Amino acid sequence: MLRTLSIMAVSLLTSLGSAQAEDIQIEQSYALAASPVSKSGAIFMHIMNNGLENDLLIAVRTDVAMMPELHTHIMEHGIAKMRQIEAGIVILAGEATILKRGGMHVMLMGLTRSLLQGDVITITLIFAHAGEITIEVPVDNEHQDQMGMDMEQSDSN
Ligand SMILES: [Cu+2]
Repeated sequence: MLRTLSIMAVSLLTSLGSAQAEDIQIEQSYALAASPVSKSGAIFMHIMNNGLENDLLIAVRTDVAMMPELHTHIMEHGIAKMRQIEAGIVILAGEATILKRGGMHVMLMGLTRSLLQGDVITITLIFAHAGEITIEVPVDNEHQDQMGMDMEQSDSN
């Protein structure tokens, strides 16, 4: 019992430093563009922070866009507009930060190539604490957001 406790204390202490790359987990990522000739596209994902410290997504790097930016939507006079998040996106400890349509997203300004259904693109997310995390993102132009329906999905693996 004592031994278990001290091990727990040690692991708690060692994780008290800045967030590690392994604390950050990217799930359900997908990219899309409105058409094969679109000049811009977007990426959505869930960012899980399993660490004890908040992190900050500062920037994104990819060779498929000249200017990848972090965006959010704001309402201005009843019209939804996109705005760059220059301070970065706070990734709260112990939570999932959701980048989704109509909300925060990675904007791919100046696409260097078409995002075609089934393509896989590589992006690097740059965090203040966890550092750089490179992920592969499937292009899914036909992605359907679940409209709040909590339906059981059959295992498609
Ligand atoms: Cu945008």
